[in-house]
Order: sequence, then C-alpha cells, then structure tokens
Amino acid sequence: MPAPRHPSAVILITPPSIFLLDERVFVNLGILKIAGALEREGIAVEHLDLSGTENYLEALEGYIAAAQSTIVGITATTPQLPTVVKIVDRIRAMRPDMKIILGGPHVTLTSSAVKLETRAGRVSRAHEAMARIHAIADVLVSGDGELAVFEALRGDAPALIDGDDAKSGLFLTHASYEATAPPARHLVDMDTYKYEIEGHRATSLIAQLGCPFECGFCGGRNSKSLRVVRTRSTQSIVAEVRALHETYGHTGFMFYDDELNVNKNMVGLMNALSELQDELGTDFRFRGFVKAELFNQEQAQAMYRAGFRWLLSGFESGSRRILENINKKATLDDNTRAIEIAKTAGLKVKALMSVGHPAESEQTTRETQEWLLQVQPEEFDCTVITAYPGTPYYDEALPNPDRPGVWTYTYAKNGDRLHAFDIDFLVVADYYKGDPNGGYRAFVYTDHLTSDELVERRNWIESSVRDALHLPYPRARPALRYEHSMGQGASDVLPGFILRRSESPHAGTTETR
Ligand code: B12
Repeated sequence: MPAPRHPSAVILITPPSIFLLDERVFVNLGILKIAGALEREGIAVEHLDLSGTENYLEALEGYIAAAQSTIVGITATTPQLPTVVKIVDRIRAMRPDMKIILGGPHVTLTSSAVKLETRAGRVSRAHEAMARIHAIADVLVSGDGELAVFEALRGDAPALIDGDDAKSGLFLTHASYEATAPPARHLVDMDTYKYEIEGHRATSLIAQLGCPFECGFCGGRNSKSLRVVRTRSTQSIVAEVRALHETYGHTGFMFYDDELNVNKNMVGLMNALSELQDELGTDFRFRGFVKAELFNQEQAQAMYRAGFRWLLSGFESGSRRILENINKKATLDDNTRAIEIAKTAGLKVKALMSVGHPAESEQTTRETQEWLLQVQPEEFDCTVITAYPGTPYYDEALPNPDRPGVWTYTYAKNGDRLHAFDIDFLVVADYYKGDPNGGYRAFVYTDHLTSDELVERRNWIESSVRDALHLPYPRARPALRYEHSMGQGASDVLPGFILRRSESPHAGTTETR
C-alpha cells in the first residue's frame, strides 16, 4: 500500500506572550487558519493553547510525553521567540522523534529581510537571524500558511517553504483567500478570551489581508503577504460575523484589518453589516482601524450606522518632521481632520502613538503630547519603536561605523537617523507594548535621545495625557494556571482552556463563510 501523503493528525501550539498585559483578549487567528485548512483536508488537529498560562512548560510536558502525532506546528511573532525556544527545547528533550514546523510573522519578516540582503549582494545580520531560526525548527514556513502547510508536512519538505513568494503557487490570491476555511475557533476555549465593546461581548476577525503603505517602523513592508491587499467578498465577511454571533453569541466584533478604509467597498460592507442586524433583530458594536488621510464623512457615517462606536488609527506623532520621517503619508492636518470627522459622526477614537523615530527629540515628543491634548482622543496608547527584521528601520539600516553592534537607519530625504542595537531575538523579548508595570525597554536611540530617555519621554506622554484628559490607566488580568489535579500529565486530561482537539476532521468546515 502506498504511504499516505499527509499525516492523519497534527499538533498546533500557540505559545504564550508573557510580556502582554492580558494574553487572553483575542484568539490567535493565524494558527486557527492553519487548523481550519488541515481539518478541511481531513487531518485532525490538537491545539495546545498556551497563551496566558503561567506554567506553560508543565502543561506542555504533561501533554507531549504521551502525544500520538509526531508533527508539531508552532506560530511565533518576534517577541514570542524566547518562549518558543523553551518550548522547542522541551519537546526535543522529551520527543526527539517529533518534526517541528515554525510559521508566523517572525519567520515571514526575517525571510523577507534575507531576500533584500541577498538582492543587495550582502550576507549579513538578516541571514544570521534566519540561521538562528533554522536551527530551532525542521521546517520554516514564510508568509501565507493555508496552502504552504501541506508542503511542510511532506516527509521530503525543504527547510524553508515560501508562502510569501507570489510565484510559488502558495501565496493567496483574492479568490483563493475567499476559498480558505475560516479560523477553527472551536479549537480554543472562546469563553476564556475576554473583550468588550461598549458592553457587548466581543471577538476579533480579519476581513482583508495586507497593507500597501510603507511606514518605516512597520513589519512586512518588503513582504508580499503583509503588503499586498487581498480582499474577500462582503458576503463572506458578513457570513463570518453571522456565524460568530450564532455559534458563540457575540454581539461585539473587532476588525483586525490594518485599515478598513483601504477597501474601496468599505461603505458597501458597512451597509451589509447594518442589514444583517436588521435581519437578526439585534444590535452589534464594532471596532476597527482606519487610515487617516483616506478617511471621510461618508465612511464615518456608514460606520456609525453599522454599529461602530470606536475607531483606531496609527497617528504615531504630533510632529510634522517625524510623520515625514516615518513615511506616514498622512500629515498632521490629515490626522487632526480624521479625528474631527470621527467625533462629528459620534465615533470615539483611540489614537495609537509611538516614540523613537529618526530624529526623535524632546521637542518632537512634546509636540506629540501637545497634539494629543489638542485633539483629545477618547483613548490612546504610546509605544517605543522596535526595529524588527522586515521593517524598513531594520532592513535599510547599515552598521554604525562608530559603535559596534549598532545599526543605523537614515531617512534618505533628509538624513535624519535612528540607531538600533542588534539583538538576538531568540534570547531577548523585544516588544513595543506590554505590561506597563513590567516597564518599557528601548533598543533604539536617536541623535537627540538615549534609549532610557526615549522610555522616559514615553512614560511622560502617557501619564501627562492620561492625567489631563482623565483617562484610566490600563490594568492587567491574572494569568491562568495549569494545576496537576486537572490532569496527572496524561494527554487526554489537560483542561479545555489549554487543549482542544478536532471532533471530526471536518468539524472546521461548518462555520461557513
Ligand atoms: C491581531 C494582531 C495582534 C493582536 C494579536 C491577537 C492574537 N492573539 O494573536 C494583538 C493586538 C494582541 C497583537 C499584539 C502584538 N503584535 Co500584532 N498584529 C496583529 C495583526 C494586525 C493581525 C494578525 C492576524 O490575525 N493576521 C491574520 C492571520 C491569518 O495571519 P498570521 O497570524 O500572520 O498567520 C498566517 C501566517 O503567518 C502563517 N502562520 C502563522 N502561524 C503559523 C504556524 C504554522 C505552523 C504555519 C505553517 C503557518 C503559520 O499562516 C497564517 C495564515 O496565512 C498583525 C498585522 C497583520 N495584518 O497581520 C499584527 C502583527 C502580527 N503584530 C505585530 C506586533 C509587532 C505585535 C506585538 C509585538 C506588539 C507589542 N505589543 O509589542 C504584539 C505581540 C503579540 C504576540 N502574540 O506575540 C507585528 C509582527 C511583528 C513581528 N516581527 O512579529 C505585525 C505583523 C504588525 C506589523 N506589521 O508590524 N497583534
């Protein structure tokens, strides 16, 4: 009998993100898309959801020793890597027979950085960063994973499967994106994820992939899967909202599209969401991101009618020079105007701000604070920039001739500079927003502010604006704990908030689009 092409079962792992204020707010849609794709092909999935689990290694040990499948897929953003290393080490020590596949944003972004270096005829730090992740996994998957995962499962899979390459046949088009299975949310304990929009129990979804803009700090500007917009039909998006409401009872929905108003048919989508609520006889509340310079009154009114009460936008800075240096495209006036349009339509705004851009100074951070006080958003956050592989700040930086271990990005149009320490992402969890009590750390500095000063300026913006606008400080939720009494290490008795398995391999296809 010929050997089956694919295994009958796969283990998928969502690692913790220990640095976050609260890890169980939104489910990880990426790994659940992979689970949905596998289930649709009849492959059973066991999903180990370690997010927010304090003693995740104990839970992992209890499970992995007796696991039946020998194939493990793990997802990772850059700051999750130190935890992923611990997970992989534990699996390797206990089960050397297991094949480990690593996918997600860090692989995608590092792989895109390698391509740029190669094109520039260099073999440098992106190649080194890539070699480090090759060393921890048997197969790496870059970019869209829904088709690529099947290549990774093959016994003869190469060390890198490139779903970010438009010519590979693994990169999703509009049509193939529409045809993919929805996230297999039945493989997480949805009740342990807590989020509310205006008192409505809420969850997240993604309606379109990709952002075409080129902000210097943002990951994926050189990666097809994060850059090229792929849309699906209004009907498919509305069907996902309906299924979430009917299956889990949610009436609140957070759209995690990079910016909703890049879609030319956004007003049509808003109208369809209004019609769905008329049909169901219920009121929904939504929240999502918009790009300021594209935002207009028609969009704002349609969003309000559909049930949006909150918008988020990455305004980043109150300094005209910094907005230019980010290559933000939106001007300060565009940003101010977007807030005015939103407020007139009855929409509240969460302003997403950041410090640590090329030429950031005490003066530019003061301009950011003053702008916030002037436009008075209903909520905001302020982060310190991270220079991850796959961001222009990383990809276009050159070694600093005066300081070994430091890389310098220069904004070509005016020579303004940003310096970043080169760090081993497998060891250091570098993030830009975490538990404020854990303290912010900066691995960047400018010609005017040291890393410590950038953190101080961030803290000053946060506290002075919160105090002046009477905005509450964010609070953490305690982590979950896996107790041994929940299961003496046997794989079938891990608690449901950690382990969920496919009921039947086709279970994922019922939540149709
Ligand atoms: C939603 C979101 C969040 C949510 C996450 C909720 C959650 N539980 O996951 C919140 C707000 C909490 C968040 C936090 C952070 N985020 Co965020 N986030 C996003 C956002 C907007 C959408 C993610 C998403 O759902 N995408 C859709 C799914 C389908 O795509 P995906 O997850 O990439 O998965 C696909 C592939 O990567 C691949 N894949 C993924 N996993 C695996 C595993 C295997 C085995 C295989 C084969 C394939 C595979 O297949 C999937 C399907 O195609 C993205 C930007 C974007 N548009 O993608 C940023 C993004 C992922 N975030 C980013 C960052 C920087 C962060 C933070 C570090 C910010 C911070 N606080 O400092 C944290 C890290 C949190 C963490 N978990 O580690 C960066 C990632 C940078 C990086 N180098 O890792 C992104 C890309 C934004 C950007 N352009 O800079 N984020």
